Amino acid sequence: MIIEEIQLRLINMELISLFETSFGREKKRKIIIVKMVSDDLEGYGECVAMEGPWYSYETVETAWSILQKYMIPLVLGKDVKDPSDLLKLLSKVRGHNMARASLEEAFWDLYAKSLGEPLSRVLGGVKNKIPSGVSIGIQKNIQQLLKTIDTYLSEGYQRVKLKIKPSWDIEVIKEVRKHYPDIPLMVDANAAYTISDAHHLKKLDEFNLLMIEQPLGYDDLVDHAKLQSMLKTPICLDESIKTINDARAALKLGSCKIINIKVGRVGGLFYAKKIHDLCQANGVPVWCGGMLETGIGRAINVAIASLPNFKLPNDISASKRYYHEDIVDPPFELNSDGTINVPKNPGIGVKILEERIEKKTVKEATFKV
Ligand code: OSB
Ligand code: MG
Repeated sequence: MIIEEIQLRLINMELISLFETSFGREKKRKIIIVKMVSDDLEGYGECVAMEGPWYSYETVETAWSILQKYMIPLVLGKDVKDPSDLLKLLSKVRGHNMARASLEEAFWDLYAKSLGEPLSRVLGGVKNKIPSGVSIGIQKNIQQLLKTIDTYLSEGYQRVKLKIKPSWDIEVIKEVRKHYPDIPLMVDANAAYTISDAHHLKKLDEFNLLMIEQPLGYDDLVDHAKLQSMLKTPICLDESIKTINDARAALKLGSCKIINIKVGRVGGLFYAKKIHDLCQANGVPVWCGGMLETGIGRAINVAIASLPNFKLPNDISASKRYYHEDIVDPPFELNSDGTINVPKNPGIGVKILEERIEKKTVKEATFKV
């Protein structure tokens, strides 16, 4: 398939409500949408880099710049037969996984469309619907948090993930458990602690949490292994796993018992699948994380989450959990059993609402052969 055209659009999506984590607050989501054209077919990808370098060193601006200056010239006009072929062309560039993934996803969409198959099936997915959990940011106070949890539970979400930080942790979880003794519950610290907090974090063991996500440093594996040996609760790594080699090291060291796979963080669907396969071979379950995606990124997440070793509820919520107006049709909706359907149409399987994208565009660039 000759890559004839690539279009980048930076769009500004208004979030329904403030999303607060241990590294800051988000009120809007600036996000890069990639369109790739070959032979009357269009493929879409989404770059999940955020505005500031907090979750990752990548930002909207670094991704735009790396895509435009280095990555797009490496693939534009080339005859690419499959996704691993595309990744070979991009392999000269180190890091910048979110930028890389956005191009790779657009190619997967094209590739699946050229085969006339849903992306899920091309990836080796085996599910028609995937279990959905919700990620809840840090709230003003506990009353507000309980109210928020209640709303999402009544919508049917299968598990609740609470963001924590040193001033919003043990007491909060204790209170939540008092009200909801049995719900599937987990926490995510986004690297807000150090190993010197091990005894503090150990107190979380009494709350029967499904897991503790990324308690320590974003690039650490050694201290996570030490902490995991002290805790009953499984550790799940997010930020620390950017490559298949990170995953191999984490499994070897015993740094975690679960891995959160984010397609953007690991550089695309091909690597996401590789990490999935490695974890499956080692008896380590995975689930799909989220980055406040639009419907395009959500469709990609749903497709990868349909693979067999995605064994825990995913951070893939309905479109309306974050946005009044999604850019795909139909928007993603939660079934009454707390699942989301895997699209059956070719490629990412949803219609892209170009007019809506255009309305939200703040910057645009088109590259042609
Ligand atoms: O750590 O999983 C995270 C959002 C932005 C950056 C990092 C994270 C998150 C979430 C939200 O937890 C997941 C989602 O619902 O998209
Ligand atoms: Mg996380």
